[in-house]
Amino acid sequence: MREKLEALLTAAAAELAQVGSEESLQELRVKYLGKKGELTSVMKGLGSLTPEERPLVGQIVNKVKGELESKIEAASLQIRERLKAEKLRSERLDVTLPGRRQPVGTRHPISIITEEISGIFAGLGFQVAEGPEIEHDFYNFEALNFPKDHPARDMQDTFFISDTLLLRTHTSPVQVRTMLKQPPPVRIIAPGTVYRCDSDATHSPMFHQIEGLMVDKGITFGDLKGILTNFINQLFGSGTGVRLRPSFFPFTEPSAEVDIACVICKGKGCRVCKNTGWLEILGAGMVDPEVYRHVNYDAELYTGFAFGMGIERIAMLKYGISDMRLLFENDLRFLKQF
Ligand code: 2U9
Repeated sequence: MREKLEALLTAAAAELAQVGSEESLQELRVKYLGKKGELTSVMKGLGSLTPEERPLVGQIVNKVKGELESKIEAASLQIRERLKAEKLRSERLDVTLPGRRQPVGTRHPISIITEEISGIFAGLGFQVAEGPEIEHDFYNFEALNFPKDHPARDMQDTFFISDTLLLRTHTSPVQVRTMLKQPPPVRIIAPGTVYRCDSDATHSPMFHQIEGLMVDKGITFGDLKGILTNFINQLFGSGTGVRLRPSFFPFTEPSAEVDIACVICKGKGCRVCKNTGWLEILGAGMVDPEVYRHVNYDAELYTGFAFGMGIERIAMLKYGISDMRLLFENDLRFLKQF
């Protein structure tokens, strides 16, 4: 029996030397130490020994079993170590490599100009106000003194949602809402998206405006001229020529259109200014008393001025963009230039 056990140990050791994976090691473990394994069947033979022989052989069996177990455990450790080393080698990371940069976008030219203009007016004491893009007829037209038959109210010019709901055609309803909420003094600008039924190289059905409103005791046309001249000098450079021409809006009286000396030819005359030397960039005027009546302001006590400008037009002039549609095509080759 002793020889049998020694042969078993030698055979197991030889097989162990060949084992390359945890799976074949497990098979080996079952083959020698399992319930139906070789060592177990030797142990079953202990019963046929004499009582004197039994403890001695039993000791040997235990020793062989212990040796086998520790040999298998050592082989298992070796396999695990080898696998770990292989994994470390194949998954090696060079932590000194530079990371992959996330592409970072740029601000849209409309956003850049909106922020620049808002910043200038913030410096002049104006606060930014906002309102909904879907408006009631009252805030968009009625309170601004548009007569019922005014052409701007026409289906051809305005996107109507229902009889009384529409997409705002200007940001003026923001000023109306502000005046209904708070008493004077008011000094706000309203930047935002507006909608009109119009589409060609210089008109988009969706565009952006910044409007402004200043109402207090004793505000004059001189304040309008002073604030807008200061704004133009900050946006287009100090000494930019400014000219006011008489105009008409339902919501201001008197009204004016504001021109600047052409930024391209400096007033000499070119294609952009159609040889006039001037570019129209703003509309403005003293708020019509009829507007005050709609927002319950005392027109005897308060006066004020308002103005409005199209952001696309200013962006096109500042950046020399010839077609407004480029601003909305989202072509990265275009957008990356700003
Ligand atoms: C209230 C009272 C008066 C806002 C004004 C203009 C003149 C104007 C145009 C410029 C080019 C719109 O984008 S554009 O087509 N705007 O000419 N806007 S005064 O007047 C107001 C607004 C609100 C309560």
